[in-house]
Amino acid sequence: MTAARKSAWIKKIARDAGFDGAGVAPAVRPGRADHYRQWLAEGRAGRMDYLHRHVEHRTDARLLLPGARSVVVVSHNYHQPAPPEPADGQPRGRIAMYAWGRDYHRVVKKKLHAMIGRMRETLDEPFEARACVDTAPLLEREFATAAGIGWIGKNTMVIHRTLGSYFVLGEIVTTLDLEYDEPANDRCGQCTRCVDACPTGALDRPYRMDASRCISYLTIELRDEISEALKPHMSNWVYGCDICQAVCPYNRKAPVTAEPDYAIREPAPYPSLTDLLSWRQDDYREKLTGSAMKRATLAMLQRNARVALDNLHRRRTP
Ligand code: B12
Ligand code: SF4
Ligand code: SF4
Repeated sequence: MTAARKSAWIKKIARDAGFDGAGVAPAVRPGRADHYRQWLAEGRAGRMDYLHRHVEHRTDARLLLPGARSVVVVSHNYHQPAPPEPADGQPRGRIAMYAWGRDYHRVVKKKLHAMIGRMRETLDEPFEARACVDTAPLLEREFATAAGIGWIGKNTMVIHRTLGSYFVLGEIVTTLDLEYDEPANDRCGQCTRCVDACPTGALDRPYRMDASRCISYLTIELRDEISEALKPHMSNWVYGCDICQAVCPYNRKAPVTAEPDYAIREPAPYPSLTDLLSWRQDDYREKLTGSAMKRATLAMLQRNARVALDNLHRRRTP
């Protein structure tokens, strides 16, 4: 099979596996590591120490898989309309949409392994392949934009013209020689809605994020106390934040996910804050089995719930 035919066929089996987009990028993104190093040097990663490790690997997939030539990037839509908030008067928090259903790491990995299985059955040449979702030291958005999955918006999300940005990314790094796609063009234009809407100033410059100020970082990644200066700006988010995506015009008509595994599971999307504060380790384990929310410990979720309660209280008593 020619490189072009292999690429077309791999994109077809990505659709068969349930992915919404697929593209192919070269295994190396020269020059981009400098941008990333500068971002780290400016302290924008906060306490995410893991981002300081394997810096060279992040733009060179050959260091993840010797002999790698291509990175197949897939997108998986998790967008769904929010149900109405229960009108029971209970103080409630908010959970970011990507964590409403089953943990996307598991969902996407399973589909990527199914794709690799089909590739092994069908392609009559020897090759190596490695599936990655989020946790591998790879600048996924860099490879996604190079593979034509979407452009990197001013909110730093990968955005697709019709799919919007409510999708997660996954990759198959492979030694196969494939035809590469063209990068997607930036369509943000004069719009600055995301930058204007970010409540903590994390998007301090278009296309640049100070992650140490992002509500997503503060609720999911930061294990210490949250700075008093930022707490009042966090509203009632207890896990992640969707504000800079919710205001993006490209998400207005985003299609609804077809993935059954992303169906909403309790306590998403509006957890009762008093319930959350009463959880013990057993409740945490039982209620969050198979959920991406397990990235935050129980102590972190309860810390976030206290901040959310304070903010709701402040909203009611001006
Ligand atoms: C650390 C991390 C975070 C951090 C930091 C986010 C950030 N913007 O960097 C925190 C905890 C804040 C976070 C939040 C979220 N995250 Co996150 N996160 C990651 C992770 C693990 C690494 C990202 C990283 O390396 N950031 C460092 C910055 C500098 O890198 P970068 O954003 O990729 O930018 C590079 C390029 O885009 C390029 N670039 C960008 N702009 C420009 C401009 C110029 C001029 C140049 C030259 C280059 C350039 O250079 C950068 C470095 O090379 C990735 C998974 C992965 N392995 O990549 C997921 C990932 C980015 N996250 C994801 C998601 C879903 C989220 C949230 C939506 C979750 C939520 N609802 O709370 C939010 C979104 C917040 C936002 N607006 O970005 C998805 C994004 C999917 C998409 N459509 O883009 C990813 C890809 C995970 C996945 N597998 O799907 N995340
Ligand atoms: S996720 Fe929320 S806090 Fe983070 S950059 Fe977007 S709007 Fe700002
Ligand atoms: S809100 Fe506007 S500026 Fe921000 S990512 Fe969307 S289109 Fe781009």
